[in-house]
Amino acid sequence: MSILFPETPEFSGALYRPSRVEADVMDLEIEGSLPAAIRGAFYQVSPDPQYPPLLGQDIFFNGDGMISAFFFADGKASLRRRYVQTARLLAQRREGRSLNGIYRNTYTNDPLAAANNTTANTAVLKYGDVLLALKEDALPYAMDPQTLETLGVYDWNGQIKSATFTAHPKIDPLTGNLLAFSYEAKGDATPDMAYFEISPDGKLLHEIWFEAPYAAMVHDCAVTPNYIVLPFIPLTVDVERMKRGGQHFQWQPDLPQLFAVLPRRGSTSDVRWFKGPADGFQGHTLNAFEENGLIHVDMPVTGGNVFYFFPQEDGFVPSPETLSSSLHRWTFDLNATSDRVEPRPLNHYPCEFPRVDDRYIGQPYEHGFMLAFDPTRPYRAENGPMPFQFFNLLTHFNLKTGVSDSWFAGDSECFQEPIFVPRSADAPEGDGYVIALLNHIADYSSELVVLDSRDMAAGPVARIKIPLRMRMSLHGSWSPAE
Ligand code: V55
Ligand code: FE
Repeated sequence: MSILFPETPEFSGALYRPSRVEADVMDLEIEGSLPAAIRGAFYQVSPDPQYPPLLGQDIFFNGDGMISAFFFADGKASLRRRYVQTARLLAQRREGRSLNGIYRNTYTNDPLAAANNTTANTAVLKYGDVLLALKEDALPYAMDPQTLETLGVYDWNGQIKSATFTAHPKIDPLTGNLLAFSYEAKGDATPDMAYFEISPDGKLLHEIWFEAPYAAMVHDCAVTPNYIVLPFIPLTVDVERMKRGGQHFQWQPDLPQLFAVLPRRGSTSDVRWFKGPADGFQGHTLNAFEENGLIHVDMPVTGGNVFYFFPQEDGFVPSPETLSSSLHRWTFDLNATSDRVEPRPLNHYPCEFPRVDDRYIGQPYEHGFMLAFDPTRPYRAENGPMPFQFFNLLTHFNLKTGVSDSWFAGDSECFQEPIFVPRSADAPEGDGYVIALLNHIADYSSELVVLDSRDMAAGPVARIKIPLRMRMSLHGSWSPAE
């Protein structure tokens, strides 16, 4: 029996060929000097399918969650990688093959597949004394933050009574509370939504349940001291389509970019709805803040459907060169009588995976860190077509001055999502280090690069060599040592 992954863009090349390597590497090689002040763990997660797809092909978002932890101390770094031992992964390993069909469509699963369909593959965050591996289709899995041993599904001792939980919760820097939400909260295609506020010691402090006009992907959120804003991407869900073997999500070019705005301590009747332009894709949030009764939310916005694997009904997807995400500001006025919102551009180049200094979540702020793409920079033709989510710049964007400070790593190099690490606990906003995985496409190698946030163009102060290839990933987080 041959076990081979397909030679499709989703499973091949330096970024997307599955890795599947669990590892422990002590004292990684370092070129340059890793500042001893960087103490803690950088966690990140990559979809990394254990087996070739059941149906012969699959999308990137459907791979099993593989956690990488880079532990930093005393100018050294070590790496640990473990799969999240989801029920889904364990069932597959028992049978020695993939048991799961189309992304988030259990109707297409093998009867031997686990009941819990989640891959826990989208984001990873230490909260309280556990590491949470998150995907928006289910409750998170908890892991041991040191050993990466999987502890099991985490529902905060039965307090979270939702079928799902976002991969993008926020930690409120003022209270330390975890702010989270669920969509399709009562199961596939339900319009039910929930907001949860959880304390650091694991107590559910407040929850708000409400219904949306329709079930759609709500991938990220933005928070302020008093509000949470939920962006509904025009990708809707239809169980009948799923039963026919179709995709969980379908792009709806006629639907607006919809937003729910909730007072964090409010109730169901306080939810306000706002509508932005149609045929637009609100990506990840950078940050949000309140100003004179207004709520500003900053995020990359793209005209058209970024997710080519969730086409509209007639099968249309825009070609990648026609898509350009750039940073925009949405401003919500809760006193306005109109429910219309129009985003205002903040920059004018393609960017995504924006990150803020976590200490300024929800506060007026000045610094954003993100991946960007400069099409005028060289790209080596021998590398073949540019892969999905190719970003050739690591950028610091100053929102006050409008100045961008970027590092271009070369003609065959692609960054993965950065994190920001403050120089010290009381360093000024945005003063510290930017850490990101860097894939060298030409030779399939990977590094973790550490840049000084005050001089990105100078390139890394340290390049941490990784003796295995880091597959393309989604999200990570920084957990400072105590
Ligand atoms: C995203 C990723 C997902 C998912 C839904 O980046 C949205 C967006 C890795 O899985 O399930
Ligand atoms: Fe995301």
